[in-house]
Amino acid sequence: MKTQVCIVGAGPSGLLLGALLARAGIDHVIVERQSADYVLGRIRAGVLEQVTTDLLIEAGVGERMQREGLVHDGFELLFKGERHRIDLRILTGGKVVTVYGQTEVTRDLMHARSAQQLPTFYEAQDVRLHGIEGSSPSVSFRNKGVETEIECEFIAGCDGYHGVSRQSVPATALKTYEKVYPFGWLGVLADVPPVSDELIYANTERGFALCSMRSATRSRYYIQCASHDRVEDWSDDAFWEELKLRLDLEARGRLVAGTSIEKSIAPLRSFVAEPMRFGRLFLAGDAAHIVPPTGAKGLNLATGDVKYLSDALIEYFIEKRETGIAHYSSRCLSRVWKAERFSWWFTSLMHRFPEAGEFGQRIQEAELEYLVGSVAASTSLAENYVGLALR
Ligand code: RFL
Ligand code: PHB
Repeated sequence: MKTQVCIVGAGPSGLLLGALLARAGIDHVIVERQSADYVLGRIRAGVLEQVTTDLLIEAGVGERMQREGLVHDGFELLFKGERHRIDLRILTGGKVVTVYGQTEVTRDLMHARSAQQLPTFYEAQDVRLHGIEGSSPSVSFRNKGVETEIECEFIAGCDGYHGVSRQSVPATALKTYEKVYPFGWLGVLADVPPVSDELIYANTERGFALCSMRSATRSRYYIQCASHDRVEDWSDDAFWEELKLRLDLEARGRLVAGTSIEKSIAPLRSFVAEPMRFGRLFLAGDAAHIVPPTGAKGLNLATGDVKYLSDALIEYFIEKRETGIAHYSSRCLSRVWKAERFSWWFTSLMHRFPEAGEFGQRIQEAELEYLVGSVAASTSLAENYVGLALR
């Protein structure tokens, strides 16, 4: 089988790239290791930046998001038992974020893809990349017991942090940067009304907590947990009890507990691999970089990469120019590192670090007080939270 671009991974990065290439008439195939249901079962991001919502609209899949997504023009910081509002709209001259789950983004992209009958191989086993240093690379895999090979001109590695694409680049050609945080996030999804209309990010002596949502009747909550905690060790009751202890009095009174419909622990990590292109292989999204979820940047960075990559490929195939391809890695990385910095900073400010002690807690509280009291400091937070512009 022959195509112009073979996309490895059908997460949001791979599916969005496919949608943008299809609109430009560029032939492509997606190869995904899991089943479509498995991909939809992963509960992850909730907050979309304007750059992401614009791109979903451009890709022709923004209709339901525009109807059902919740526009948020602020969020709250909770520390020393009190909440303080960060007004994103005022601080950024009109910018906002949209709360719409990654699951829904993925579902919309999958529907559009099957309506257009675009080729996707799910449950592909033993996916391998070949010839990425030459001019005719290929991707091989086993599908329902049949060995398949896709010959292409470019490979887009959209297969996440644990994917095969980054691992196919010779170790000597990649430089990686990594920071692992000494805690994780325990997340619960439940069909209960959210505790507040806006997100609450809480810094407490018991650790971080985040109150988020998916709709007026579905809440998404997270609490900082120990790295070695196992999800089986956390009953629903224990989760709600601990969350309550990390909220202010008013929120405690409003919190509605319920049966979890999903519960999982995510480790927190910062990671960047440079460069993001090796020969005919491009890395995009989590395959190239990871941020801790505190700044809500992961999916938004991924969509930024995909925009640069689709523009570069369209330029190559339609206008026969290679500038976009040559600059892909440096354009992405300049944005990636700024989001890495912001996510690291916000994570460091909001979590309890075992070794920092009471001194560390007081320093965080002083910084938070400064942050909510200074227009300059809250503008910087708001500007990063709504997302930096694509160049
Ligand atoms: P994904 O979503 O990991 O998709 C990669 C796909 O590749 C497949 N795959 C393979 N396919 C073929 N062959 C192989 N060898 C393969 N190996 C893997 C996988 O099965 C999968 O389907 O990467 P992608 O598309 O780059 O998307 C990245 C986002 O998923 C991620 O950055 C966000 O979820 C991060 N994130 C958040 N981002 C935001 O922008 N806003 C948020 O509010 C936000 N909240 C979060 C988050 C991530 C979280 N977790 C669980 C880490 C909250 C959490 C808790
Ligand atoms: C979520 O709703 O899952 C969510 C929201 C904000 C974050 C991270 C995750 O910073």
